Amino acid sequence: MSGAFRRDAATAQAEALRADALAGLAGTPKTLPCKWLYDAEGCRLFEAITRLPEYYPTRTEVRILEESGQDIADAIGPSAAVVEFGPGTGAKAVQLLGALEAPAAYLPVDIAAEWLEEAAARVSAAFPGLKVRPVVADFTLPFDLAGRAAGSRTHLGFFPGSTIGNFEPKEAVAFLRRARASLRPGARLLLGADLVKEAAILEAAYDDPAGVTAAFNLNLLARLNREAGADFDLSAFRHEARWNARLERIEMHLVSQRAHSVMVAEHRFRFEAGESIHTESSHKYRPDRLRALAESAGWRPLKMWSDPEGLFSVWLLES
Ligand code: AVI
Repeated sequence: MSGAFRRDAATAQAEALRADALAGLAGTPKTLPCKWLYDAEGCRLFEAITRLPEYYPTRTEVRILEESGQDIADAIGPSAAVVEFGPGTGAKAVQLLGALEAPAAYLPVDIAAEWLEEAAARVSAAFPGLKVRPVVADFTLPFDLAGRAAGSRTHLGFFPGSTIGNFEPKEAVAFLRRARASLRPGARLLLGADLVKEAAILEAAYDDPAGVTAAFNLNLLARLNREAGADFDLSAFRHEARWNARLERIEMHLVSQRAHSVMVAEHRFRFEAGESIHTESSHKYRPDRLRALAESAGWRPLKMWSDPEGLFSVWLLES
């Protein structure tokens, strides 16, 4: 990617961040979109979260993929081109590709070129003969694979990690519909979804005693200070994870510890003591609800795998 292209992309990103911050902080309640949690420091902190003892989703999904790998591979069949939405480091792709029979290609899709390069390099190193074709695209919008997986019989979409839970349910349906449209007719989708469970387990997973999740959440304010002309005093906010039982989701909030005001790009925002900024929702699904969600987006659930404690689920859907 050229230096000029990177600079333009960075400018457009800074403008979008500022616009989202101004809109979200002007609302009641105050909100910020969770996608802005993932700058370089946010990605590093998220990686650290995935290794915390309290954060069960990553290791549980990895265990399901490990223990049911053969069964999953049998259900998928040979020669699939794997299209991964948001590949992260590519570690889960390496695990999946290792289980599949003769995968035809690996196509990671992400707007973040740095992630794509890292994932593509990791997969290429693990499978030197495999066709690896990164696709720079925002997978929350429609995109075109433009024959990049030519020669493969089927497309297998891969969306692990319960990232589906970070969408509002309506957005999740819209994403699943778009994914279906982007993949070849008859495609399948392997989808990771976190399950509803006891509030205490969920709250510990999103408010760990080591404070890594708190640092991840507060880093959003540091990012706004760096990139959007804000002057947040990070010590005036406290991280909070709340289980919303009605909406079956964990919410991350940043709660103001005192009445004060903050400037963002020359706009003043007033905070009452105890007022929060809602920064992320992580929806948890009961199997029936996930099934209905997939069906309303035109996918037919073929099979679900889970762990013995019923913490997490991995679904194979067919279009
Ligand atoms: C990326 N996503 C699936 C994570 C989740 O569990 O919702 C993000 C996260 N937020 C706090 N901890 C992890």
